[in-house]
Order: sequence, then C-alpha cells, then structure tokens
Amino acid sequence: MTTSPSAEDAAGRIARLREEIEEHNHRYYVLDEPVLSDAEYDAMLRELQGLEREHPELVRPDSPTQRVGAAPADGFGEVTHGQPMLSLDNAFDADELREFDRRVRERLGVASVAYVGEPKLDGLSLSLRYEDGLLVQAGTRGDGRVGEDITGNVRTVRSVPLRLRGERIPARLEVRGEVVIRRQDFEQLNAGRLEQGERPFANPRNAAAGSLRQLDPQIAARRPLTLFAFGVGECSEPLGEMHWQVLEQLGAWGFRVNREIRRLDGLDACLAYYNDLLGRRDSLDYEIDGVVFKVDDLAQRQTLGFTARAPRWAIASKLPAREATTRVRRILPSVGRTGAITPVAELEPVEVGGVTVSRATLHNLDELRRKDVREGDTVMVRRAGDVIPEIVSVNTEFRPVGVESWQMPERCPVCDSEVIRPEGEVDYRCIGSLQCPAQLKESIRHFASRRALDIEGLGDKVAEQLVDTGLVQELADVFRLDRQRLLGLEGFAEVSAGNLVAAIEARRQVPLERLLYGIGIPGVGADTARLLADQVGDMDYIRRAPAVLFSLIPGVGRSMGEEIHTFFTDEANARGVDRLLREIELVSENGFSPDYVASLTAGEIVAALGISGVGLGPKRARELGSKVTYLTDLMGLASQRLQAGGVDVQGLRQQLEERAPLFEEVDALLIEKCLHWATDRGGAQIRGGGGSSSTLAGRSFVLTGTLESMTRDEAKARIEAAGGKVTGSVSGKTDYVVAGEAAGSKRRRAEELGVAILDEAALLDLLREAAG
Ligand code: 9MJ
Repeated sequence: MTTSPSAEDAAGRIARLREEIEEHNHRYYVLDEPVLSDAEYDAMLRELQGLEREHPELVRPDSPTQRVGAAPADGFGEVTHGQPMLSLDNAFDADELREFDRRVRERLGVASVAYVGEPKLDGLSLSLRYEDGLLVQAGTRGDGRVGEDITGNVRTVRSVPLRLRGERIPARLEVRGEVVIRRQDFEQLNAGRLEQGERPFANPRNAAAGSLRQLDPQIAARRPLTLFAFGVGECSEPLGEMHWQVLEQLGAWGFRVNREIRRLDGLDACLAYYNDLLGRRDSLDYEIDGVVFKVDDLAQRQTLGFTARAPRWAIASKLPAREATTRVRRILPSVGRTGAITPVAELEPVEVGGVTVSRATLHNLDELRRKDVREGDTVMVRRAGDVIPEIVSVNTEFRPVGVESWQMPERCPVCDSEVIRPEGEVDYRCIGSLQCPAQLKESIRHFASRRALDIEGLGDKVAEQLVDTGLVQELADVFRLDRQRLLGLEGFAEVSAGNLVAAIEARRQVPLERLLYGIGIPGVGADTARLLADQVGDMDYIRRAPAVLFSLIPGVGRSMGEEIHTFFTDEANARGVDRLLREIELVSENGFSPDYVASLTAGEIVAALGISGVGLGPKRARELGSKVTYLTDLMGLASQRLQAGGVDVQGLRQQLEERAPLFEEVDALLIEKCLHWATDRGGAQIRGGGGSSSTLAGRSFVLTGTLESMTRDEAKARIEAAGGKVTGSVSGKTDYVVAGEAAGSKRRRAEELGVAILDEAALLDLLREAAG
C-alpha cells in the first residue's frame, strides 16, 4: 500500500517538483533547449497534481498545475494598465524612417542616436502584472488604458513565468509583450484541426488572438501560444539606464526575448537591419509585419516624450504588405480529392508581397457567407508564407448592384453527381468518389506524390491526361499502363514513356505506410499512416478491424478510427483496394504487432479512449494496468488504492460508466487480438491489456460465488491444468479473484487490495487463451 506522505514531506516534494517543472518549462518554452522527455515531464506533473490533490492547502497560484486551465468564465473583467499601452507610429518607407531619425536627433540635439531594433511580431499585445514576482493579472491592450482581463488564458502560456526567476524582483512590475503562434506550431495546429474535421485557422495571428479571447482557458491551454517580451510598463524600481538592459533583465527573470533584437548605432545601421530582416522574413519562425526602432537611452526617451497616441522615441517600419485590393471575377466550385467542394475566387491578377495572385480560396460555404463575398466584389486578399492566398474582407461600398450571393451547386460541376453536406461537417461533398474525374485526378496525384508511392513523372498534368483519356479509371489502373498507351498521350515520347513505366514498375513493391497514405483515407495523413503501419502492421487486419482498435493507438483517436473503418467498409473502396492489392506487393510488414498491444496497459487504453482529468498519468496508468486484465476490471479496483495514487475515483468511475459499452467492446477486442495472434502468428506469448501472461503458470486464483457453466471444482481443475493454482483466501499475492453469482466478502477483499476481479466469461477467455 502506498502510504500517504506527511504534509511536511509533501511540502518539500511539491516545492522540488514545482521548481523542476518550471525549470523544464523555461528550458523548453523560453530557451528552446529541452532536456527532459515528454514522458518524464508528464510523470512529474502528474505526481505534483496527485500531491496537491491530497494537500489542497499547499496549492499555490504559481504552481505549474495552475496553468492547465481554470473553469470557464462568463465574460472578461477589465484591467486598468498602470502605464498606458501605447501604439506605435508607422514609417511606410525609408524616407519616413529617415524623417523619424531626423526629428529625434533634432529634439535631442545630437548628431547620432543609438536605437534598439526589434522584429515587430504580428500577434496580440499583452500586459502582465507581477506583484513581488508573482503573476497576478494579464490584460489585452484594449484602448491602451483599459483592456480585458485574460489572466486565466495567459496562465496557460508556458513561456509566461508564473513567478519571476532570479534576483532584483521589484514589488510591482508590468511586462509588455506579444503573444504569437510560431509558424511550425501553427502548421501542426491546423493539420490537427483538419484531421479532426475542424476548420483550419486563417493565419497565426487570428489563431493566437482567438485563443486568448476564449472564455474557457482549457482551449487556450491546448493552443501552442508563445509570449515574446519586449518592454515594461509600470515598475516600482528603475531597471537600468538603457532599454537594452531592460530586455536583458526580462531575459534573466525568465521571459523569452526575441533573439533577433539588436543594438543599432544610427540610422544606417537601422536601414541595414530592416533590409536584413525583410530578406529573412519567410525563414523566421513567426510572422512579422514590421521592424520597431526604439531609442535605447531611457533618459533620452524622457526628453522626447509622447504625442497624443504614441511615443516619440519609437517607430514601426512596416514591411511590404501581404495584402492587396483587387476584384473577384467569378466564384467557382473546386472539387478536391475527397470530394469536398471549395468555393475559389478567380481574381483580377494583383501583386501581393512580390507574387502575382489570381485565385484565392474561400475555404467553404460558411466562410464565404460569413465574409459575404460575391462575384464582382472588391476584396482584400492576403498571402502569408506559402499558403494559398485568401480573401480577408469585402469592401461592400463598391459592390455592383443586383449581385446575388453565391450558391453551392446541387450537382457536382465536374461529374454531375449529387452534392451533399454530411451531418456535422462544414464541407459540401460530391458523392461521385473516383467516378468523379476531379476526385480521380486528385487521387492519382496524391497516390503518386512524394510521401505516398513517390512515382516520378506522374504529376498534375499527366494525372489529368490519364483521366481525360480514360486510361486510368481507378488507382489500380496506374499499374496497368504500358509504353504503347502512354505514347498515345500528348507530350510523351519513347524515352519519357519508358521512364514513367519504369518508375511505376519500381513501385510495385510498396511499404504499407506509403500505401495507407496513398489510398487517401479521409483524415489519414502520412504520420497517421505510419502509426497504423507500425502499430497494426497488417493490411488485412486493418481492413477488417473494428474502429475501436484504432482508438488504442496514441495519436489516432476515436473519430479518425471511425473514418478509417468507414473507408474500408465502403464497398466501392473495398473493391478498389482489392484490385490495387492484386497489382502490388506490400513489403516490410512488421506483422500485427503483439508487442505493441501487449505493452498497452489498461490505464493507457483509458488514456487513449479519452478519459481525462482524473490523474491517470503514464506512471500511475502502468501501475494500474498491471492490476487488471480487462478494462471493465478497472471498475472493481479499490477506491482507497486509487485515491492513494492521486486518481480522482469519482471522476474515473463516472467516465468509465459513461464509456461502459465502449469498454466492453475493447475488452472483446483484447480477446480477439489474442486469438488473432494465437492463430495467425503461431501462438506468440500473449498478454492482455493488463500485461497478464497467456499461460496461467504461477498465477494464483481465488474462486468465489456460484459459476454458471461449471462447478467451482471444475474451474479449479481447469485452472490447474493450465498451470495456475487455486487458493482459498485473498491476499496481496492473489492474481485474480473469479467472482461468480452472489460473490461476497472475498470480492470485497479483492477490491480493497486492488486484485483483479474476473467474471466467468473473463475466466473462460483466459482459459481459452492459455489453451491456444
Ligand atoms: C511587437 N509587436 O513585436 C512593440 N512590438 O513597443 C515590439 N511592439 C511596442 N515592440 C512599444 N517588439 C509599443 C509597442
């Protein structure tokens, strides 16, 4: 039994865990130098959560557990900034920057000024209030004087110190900074949303600002937000003579300060810095919309003072806009690989940030309606990074009279199939599947793409020709192409036709993960395909596996599991896959990985199936998982034992009950998996979800209550025949208590001790496994 540590021990352990976790947060989220694995970090956080649950009096607002997201609010309160949050005047070209420098020098009466140059991040500006080093409030800029109180959301941002590190901590301090989502994080965030069938965010700025404006901090907690500190507002003590020193001090207190920030001596250095950043704009990790120049000397700043809205000591040099105004010629429905119909605006060509843009995506019908884009409209288009340009807004002043809003066609513009909107989805879809030439073309292109089969020479144009000429009517047809047929296509000669045929032949042997990605299961990207290949590994089994199997794979989850299952049970898909499999040979299959599933503990399964917030961290889950064979057994585990491990028993029981039917399905699956290995894989050593061995050798059983299909003596004989032993009383050494009808005190004793309880069916399964 775990003994509960005394409050004194707990306080010490809690303090050490907090320090270690925050140290890790700082290394990971501020310094970009992680040292711990995710699992180690998670284990520490879980341990801390457990201890704090046992000792609620020891919970502090700066504990890392307090980041995870407080309860939703009804609305935001107000914060009054100690010092106003200023906006910046803009310089739109080099001349305006020169003019700014001239004014500054004149007012100061000096020949040259030292500046600090900072990338101007495009996110949401915040002010964080610290009292004696503790974060007490965080607010948006608002009107500069009063903003919205978003403390609950900001606490979830890991790069925001909940308590300042180091020394010289002032009694009162306002830190100013910008919250952004970094480019890489943004791409991951959107990829995840797409996989979950959610609408992607238009750009990192909207995603960051939107996340912090959510009333439910749990949402912000899941978004990869980063704070870059760039200055201070009110401060009870002076922090130095130069802005540069202030930034260094912020770094020492544990804030992330942009590494691109430079001290610049005079105007020429500023211009060079601007050009350098402009040239590297796309390779920066975050979106910037300008470069800020600030007078470094704080005494000089005092002399310069403010205009009505902005300081005279700083200016934002804007980078060339990534937005431009143009007109929508037409709106066309574009049919994608999965049949989703996207309205696309055909534009009068316009230059945006150095690239000519003539099409912009409107994402979906809801988005189009929200922005109310119509043909003939004057619109603002935006291009950010490498993504497809999009329409930001419409200037309705210039709307031609009598233009109706755009309608989604009722039939596919390409194949004339019906267009439907599946329940709960944002996209309308053509139901034509691969009968629809548009979907077929996109599918072939995807099938041949680099991360799928990687067929060189089979790109957009060739895919289009193959479909238009009828040479390819399904994916399997790609493998039936020969030189003669290709020669009949425009642009193909002996050599190019021979090359393409050779490239296709070379791919007749294909790794499972590439095939799984290539066949285009909705929502299954290359990473998911790899997980499926690694963790399940057998195409036959993937095709007939119940959806719930996929849920057991971390990173796949339930809704995607459903999608995969639906895809393979669709008759047309099944036939297409059959024909494809006849053409190819799957290589390097690792078999239906018994090691993987056997390594899953019941606790991990619980985590995979979405039981959350009950304190079942990996370490605890492993421990728990070793106590039970089947998920439903979790219900029987003793409360005391769970509580001692920091598990919220009520919460766990409730969630288990809600998911009872699902768990029964999983339990059935565990049995099926065992049978599958036993029959298909030559009877490998099989362990259930709880890690129990398939053979009963050395396992001790206690029988209690009345069994239906056999007497207790028969059961005893069968267990012993399988290598187990049967004893009369339940102890910590007992592996299983078999509880029949009207089981009484022994069952209760098993519950108290956390011994796995089997019903008759589970016993029969175990015996069958052992016999297999
Ligand atoms: C941004 N957005 O990155 C300021 N900013 O300074 C930086 N904004 C600023 N400085 C004074 N780096 C007012 C705003």
